[in-house]
Amino acid sequence: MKKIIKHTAVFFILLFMIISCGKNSVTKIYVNQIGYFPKQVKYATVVSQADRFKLFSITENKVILKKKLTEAQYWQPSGEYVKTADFSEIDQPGSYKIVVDGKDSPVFKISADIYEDISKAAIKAFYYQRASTALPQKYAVKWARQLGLPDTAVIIHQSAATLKRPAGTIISAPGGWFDAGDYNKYTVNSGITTYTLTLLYELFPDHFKNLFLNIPENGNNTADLLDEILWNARWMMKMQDPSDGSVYHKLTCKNFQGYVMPDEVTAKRYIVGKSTAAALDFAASMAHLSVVVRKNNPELTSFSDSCLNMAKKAWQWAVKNPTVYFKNPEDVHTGEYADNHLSDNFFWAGCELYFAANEPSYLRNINKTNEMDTDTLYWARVANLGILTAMTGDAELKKYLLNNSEIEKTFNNSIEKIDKNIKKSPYKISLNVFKWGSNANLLNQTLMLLSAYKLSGDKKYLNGAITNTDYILGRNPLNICYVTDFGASSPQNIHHRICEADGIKEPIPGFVVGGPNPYYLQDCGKEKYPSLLPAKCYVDDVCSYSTNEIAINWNAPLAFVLSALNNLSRK
Ligand code: 9MR
Ligand code: 9MR
Repeated sequence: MKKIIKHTAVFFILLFMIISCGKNSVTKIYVNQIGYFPKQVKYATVVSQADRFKLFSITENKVILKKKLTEAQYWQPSGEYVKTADFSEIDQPGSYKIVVDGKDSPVFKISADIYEDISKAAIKAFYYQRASTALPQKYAVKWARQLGLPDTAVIIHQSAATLKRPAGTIISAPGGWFDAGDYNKYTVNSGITTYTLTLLYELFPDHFKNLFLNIPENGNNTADLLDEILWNARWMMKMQDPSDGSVYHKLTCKNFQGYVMPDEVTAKRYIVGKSTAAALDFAASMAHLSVVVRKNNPELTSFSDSCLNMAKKAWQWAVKNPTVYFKNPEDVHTGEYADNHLSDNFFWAGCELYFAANEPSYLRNINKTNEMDTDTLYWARVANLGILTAMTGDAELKKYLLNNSEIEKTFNNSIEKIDKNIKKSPYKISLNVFKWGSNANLLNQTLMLLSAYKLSGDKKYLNGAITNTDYILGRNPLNICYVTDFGASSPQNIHHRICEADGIKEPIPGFVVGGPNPYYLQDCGKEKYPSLLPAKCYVDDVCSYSTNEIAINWNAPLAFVLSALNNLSRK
C-alpha cells in the first residue's frame, strides 16, 4: 500500500512538473533560414503552447496566412514537444517570417533561387581546402593565403616502406585537399569525397558545364566542379605505390599541428601505412572518375585511361592483400580512418570496375549485400556508393547487374526506410541517431533520396529531401543554420586551423559543421556543452572538434544536396 501511495505521489509530482514546465516554456520557432521553394513543401517547427501560427509577408507588410499548428509530438533526441506550421500553399516569392504567440521566427525567403549562392559556396569551400598552393585574393578574397605544405618532399615512413622505397625515401605528393580542420590528407576519406562530387557532376552535367566558381581554372574548357575534383584526384594518384599498385593510407605530420597557417607548419610530412581499405576506396573512386570523364570530357581521355589503369592495379593488390588493416604506428597520432570491415569496400570497388572496364569478373561480391551494412553511408560504410553507381550507371551494363543481384531491392529498402523515418519524425527528418558527423549522415541520407527521386520521379522523395535539408539550414532544435556564413545564425568558431589562425573574424563560407552528438565531450569538457541531449549536444567553440569541425567528406554531400535541389526543385 505504502508503495502505491509513494508511486502515486511521484506520478502526480511528475505530472505537475510536466504541466508547469509546459506552461512556462517559451515559444520557439525553427525555420529553414535560407528559405523555401515555391510549389514545394514548406514547414516550420514550433515549440509552443499556442495552437495557431501566422505567416507574415515582409514584402507586403501584412499577415497572409493564419492557420492551425499540428498536434504536439515528442522528439526524443531533443527532448521537445514540437508542432508543425505547414504553409506549403504559399508560393508567392518574397521575404517572410512565422509568428506564434507574439514571437517571430528568423526572416526567410520564398524563391526559386534560394540555393543558388549556398550551393556554389558549398563547392567553393573545396578550393579553400586546397593544399600546396597559394590562394590569391582574386579567388579567395579576404581569405587569401600564402603557399604552405607543398608536399613535394615527403618522407616514406617505416610503416609504408618497401625494398624499392625504403623508410626515409623522399617522394613528391603535392595537391589534394586538407581533410578537415587539420592539415592531413587521408586516402580513405578522399575516396568517398571524390566519389560524391563525381556523382554530382555525372547526374547534372549540363548544370555544371555552365556553373562558374571563381577558381583559377575558371577559363579552361572543363567544368569548374570537375576541375576541383581533379585537384584532389591528381594528388590521390601520387598515393599509389607504382611498383605494386598498393595505396598509401595517408600523408600526414606525425602529430596534429597547433593553430597556425599552412605556411607556418614546419613539421615534416610523412607517407604513412598501406591498407586494403585505401586500395579499394582508391580503386572505386578512380574507376568512377574514369567513366564520368570519358563520357563528358573527351579532352581528358588519357587522364581517364590512367584512372582506370591505376584503379585496376589497386584492385589487384587488394585482392591479393585482403586484410591489411590500418592502425596508427606508435609515433603517429593523426586521424586514423581505420576500417576493418571491408566486404562493403570490395563490393563498391567491384561495382565501379565493372562499369569502368565492362568486365563481369569484378562482380564476385555483388551478392553479398546481406553481409554489409546498407542502413548507413559514411566513410567507413560504403556499400551504398556501389549501389548508387549500379542504380544510376550506364543503362545496358546496369541491366545485367540488376538482373543478377539484389541491388535494386536493397536500394529500394534503404530508400523506404529513410522515407519511413521521415514520416515518423516530428521534425520530418530521417536522422534519429546522432554520431560524430551527424549532419553529414543526414545529408548522405538526403543524397540517397535525391538519387531515388532522379530515378523514379516520385515526389515523396523530393519532399523528404527538402525537409531533411531544412533541418541543416535552421529548422532544428538549436535554431542554427549549420553552414558557415549563411542564414540568420551560423557557426562562427569552427574547429579549423586556417580559420583560427588567419586573423579574420568571419569563418570561410560554405562549410557544414559535423553537428550535434553526445559521444565525445572531452574535447571541450562536458561543462561546455549546453545540453547532453543528442540533437542539442553541440557547441560553437573551436575546442569542439567532435561537433564543430568541418570536413571534406561532410561538405561533399552538402554540395550534392544543395546543387541537386537547386536543379530539381525548379522543374
Ligand atoms: O584537430 C584535430 C581534429 O582535426 C581531429 O578531428 C581530432 C580527432 O582526431 O583531433 C584534433 O586534434 C586534437 C587532438 O586529437 C588532441 N589534442 C588537441 C587537438 C586539437 O587541438
Ligand atoms: O569523421 C571521423 C569520425 O567518423 C570519427 O568518429 C572521428 C574520430 O576518429 O574522426 C573523424 O574524422 C576526423 C579525422 O580522423 C581527422 N580529420 C578530421 C576528421 C573529422 O573530424
